[in-house]
Amino acid sequence: MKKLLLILLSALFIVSCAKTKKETPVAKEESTKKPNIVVIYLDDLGYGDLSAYGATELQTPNIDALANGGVKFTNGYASSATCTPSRYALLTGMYPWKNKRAKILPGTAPLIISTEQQTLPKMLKKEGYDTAIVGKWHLGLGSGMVNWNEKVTPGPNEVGFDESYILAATQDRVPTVYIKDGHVVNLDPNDPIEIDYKNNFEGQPTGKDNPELTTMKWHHGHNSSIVNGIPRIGYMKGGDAAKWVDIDMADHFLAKAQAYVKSHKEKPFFLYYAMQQPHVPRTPHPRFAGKSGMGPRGDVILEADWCIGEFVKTLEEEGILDNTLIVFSSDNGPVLNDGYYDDADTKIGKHTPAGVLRGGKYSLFEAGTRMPFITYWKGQIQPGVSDALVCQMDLLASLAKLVGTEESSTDSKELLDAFLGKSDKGRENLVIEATSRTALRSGDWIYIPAYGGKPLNTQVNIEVGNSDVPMLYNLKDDLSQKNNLAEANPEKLKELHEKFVKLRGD
Ligand code: NG6
Ligand code: CA
Repeated sequence: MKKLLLILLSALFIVSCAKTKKETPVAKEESTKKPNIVVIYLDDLGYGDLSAYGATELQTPNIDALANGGVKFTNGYASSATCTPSRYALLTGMYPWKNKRAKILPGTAPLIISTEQQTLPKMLKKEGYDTAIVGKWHLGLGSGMVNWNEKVTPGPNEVGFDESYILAATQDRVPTVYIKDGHVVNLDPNDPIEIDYKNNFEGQPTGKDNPELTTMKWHHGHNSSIVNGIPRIGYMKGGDAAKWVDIDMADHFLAKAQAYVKSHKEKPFFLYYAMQQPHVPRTPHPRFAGKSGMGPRGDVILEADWCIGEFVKTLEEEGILDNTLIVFSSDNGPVLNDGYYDDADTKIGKHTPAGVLRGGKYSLFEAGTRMPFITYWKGQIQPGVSDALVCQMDLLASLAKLVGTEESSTDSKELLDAFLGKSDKGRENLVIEATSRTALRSGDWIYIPAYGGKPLNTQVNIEVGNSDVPMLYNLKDDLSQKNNLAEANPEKLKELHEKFVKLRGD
């Protein structure tokens, strides 16, 4: 009995110690610790691709949990309607049309961010953050012709990331290998990698000449080297042991992102988790193949949603979810057939990847750049919907404020309160870009100057926003951009044109 009492008493003592320990300055220190920041970035996900944004034919419960538990932006923009420029703006806070090289890049392109330039990871690093990228890069590597068998530099590690685990360009472009801190993973020195975007290497099969070797058929482009049965853009020889397995890519990047979180939870970290879904080639893991009933595009969206659920679970299990700000978005709007016959268009059914928006990837119409855009921070951000006009480019200045510094040397606008759901005030103006053409969003209006060229890109079946006459839409009344008010409203047209010219500086 005495013994039992003793045990009970000591147990009580331990419990009370643990309790007081929690309430000591350690806890205080923890609560004032700078939050971890994670940017989860999808590739070609449209405004209407998530159930939280109105999709009914697809369920994305894990992303919905972020949207419904955080701020769901209805006017959140990528800077551009293609990948490279949007990623450039996200990381540098600069309008991509100010850099002529910020266009869809081949896998051999040199790095387009100057190592002198300010970047989001650099700014955070200076404020004490550990920084990493896992996933798609597509901002060029090296400074001329890259030798993939040596250290590939400069790259992400030279523009602010302490650690990088990337795919160089896109899943449909060679080299089809992972690169860790500048080194091709699993490279066998006896089987060196050679890459060429113009000429094939002698004797190497191609999608064009050897359709019998392909398991996915090309529709336009994508008829060069064949890797894992998938014909790609660009020619590649060697590096067999290093080639990625497409169906494992999502799991692979997820595991890297989770491992990063687990090993960096003691210090504030910034993780840029740049997922490859639902860009082509869409290669769901067999666990997800056929699950959406919509073909591989729907399947990889479900796969991405699952990955995000697992990733958030890891943050929770590691006890850092409530000290982590998660920003979710996509680099550009949706496309169904982006170069492969993969049933994305034939099996789409009633699903509308762009929601009610007009256009898609490559387009100056809204679907090109208006993105699902979510900020989530458990216990800190009150759930809500925000109509504030925000751009991914604004994260640099806004996150600078969050971590206690200032960043005013770029085009990035400090909109921290909007991102934290404390204010509905966003930008007044935003110049959006699509394949080197630009347009001006100003208040509720959008002005798209007249651009020659075909209005419809027939290969991808998307209205890209070319027109012989200028276009002016009031997005408040006409979100689907059906009524061009340019003729009826010449004053507004003039006002926006002048603003546009001024902002463009040309
Ligand atoms: C295009 C590709 C397209 C896709 C895109 C880049 C062809 C015909 N089309 O040139 O499939 O790879 O580039 O997409 O090659 S992005 O999301 O990275 O911008
Ligand atoms: Ca993209």
